[in-house]
Amino acid sequence: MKLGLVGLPMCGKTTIFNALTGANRPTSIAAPGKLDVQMAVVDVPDQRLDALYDIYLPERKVNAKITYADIGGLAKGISEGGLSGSFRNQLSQLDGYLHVVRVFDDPNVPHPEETIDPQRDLDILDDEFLLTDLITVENRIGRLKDELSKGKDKAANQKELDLFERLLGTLESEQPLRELELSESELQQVSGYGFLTLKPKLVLLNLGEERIDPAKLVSVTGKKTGVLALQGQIEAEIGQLDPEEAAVFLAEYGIEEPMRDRVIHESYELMTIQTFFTVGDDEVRAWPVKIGATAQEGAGVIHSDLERGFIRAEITPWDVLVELGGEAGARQAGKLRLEGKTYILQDGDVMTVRFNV
Ligand SMILES: Nc1nc2c(ncn2[C@@H]2O[C@H](COP(=O)(O)OP(=O)(O)OP(=O)(O)O)[C@@H](O)[C@H]2O)c(=O)[nH]1
Ligand SMILES: [Mg+2]
Repeated sequence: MKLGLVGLPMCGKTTIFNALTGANRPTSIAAPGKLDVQMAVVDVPDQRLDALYDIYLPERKVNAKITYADIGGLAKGISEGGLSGSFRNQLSQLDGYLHVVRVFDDPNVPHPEETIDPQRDLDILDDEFLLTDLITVENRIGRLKDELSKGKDKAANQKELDLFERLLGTLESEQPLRELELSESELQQVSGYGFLTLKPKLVLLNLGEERIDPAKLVSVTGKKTGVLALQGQIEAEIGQLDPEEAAVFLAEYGIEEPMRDRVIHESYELMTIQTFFTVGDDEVRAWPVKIGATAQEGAGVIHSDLERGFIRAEITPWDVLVELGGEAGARQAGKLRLEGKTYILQDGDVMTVRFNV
């Protein structure tokens, strides 16, 4: 899963990137309009995986991973005529956005809009994204009409045109594309366009030293959209400490769950992702999978051969497996279930795929 930190200049993207990844990237001023990207991969902490590891004691423990991208250079007005290719390429590769909005007030840190106004700032970038999608949709509609007038691929082109007219209607009424109800096949059809307003969005309010109720600052509603209030600078500093010291400071500031964990939890929820596990003497591993995925689709997350040659899956909930000391114990106790292709995976399932290719 790849998540990108976006926001207006000087809102605290790099500070939050450091807090999320433990990096120590200098907070310097990125030139507005000039794309600047830094990435880091982090493990998704998971106590269930740790418990499975303690039973199997395999060579490797492989956590699920998240890639964070600190994306500098976005600013008001840079998407006239649509965001430029390099920005769009970068942004369309993301699975979701972490939209950082500045709340902290500090006379030493200039603000591109001079004053502190979280809702205004949030809307500025949202508008840029919306405009970028609008231009893509308009261009595509123009091309489809052109093809249709030449009598090419009539049925297919008309169907696509109908779909794109719906996208246009949504964008023209200033709604992000994530608001639109799209079927699996429609989503498939638009997936190649990398629409920015179709991606899940988690708003990160960078509060600074104060603690304020997010509802007092911005109104964030709609599908696949969430909001978290964070103390960027404080957490970035705590992130540089060793775990014991960090725990003391977190308690002192009354931060119950560190930003790293909160952002991951919320992102999994927004993207409707859950976790299943595989176990063995060589490795125990956590795999992210869409909620609602079947056992066969889950097998495909591991390897396409496993999906293709899927015969059945042996399934045990992780806590049952831990309690019974592993698969042998679970089998003896009759707790290792055999499931077919269409079984819907549950969060925390341990799966062994039987397959034949
Ligand atoms: N007082 C205060 N300053 C902060 C906070 N978070 C970030 N800053 C400061 O604000 C300035 C900008 O922070 P960055 O993290 O570099 O912001 P950015 O969004 O990455 O900025 P660009 O990459 O230039 O667009 C830096 O000097 C930070 O130290 C905060 O919570 N409180
Ligand atoms: Mg930065």
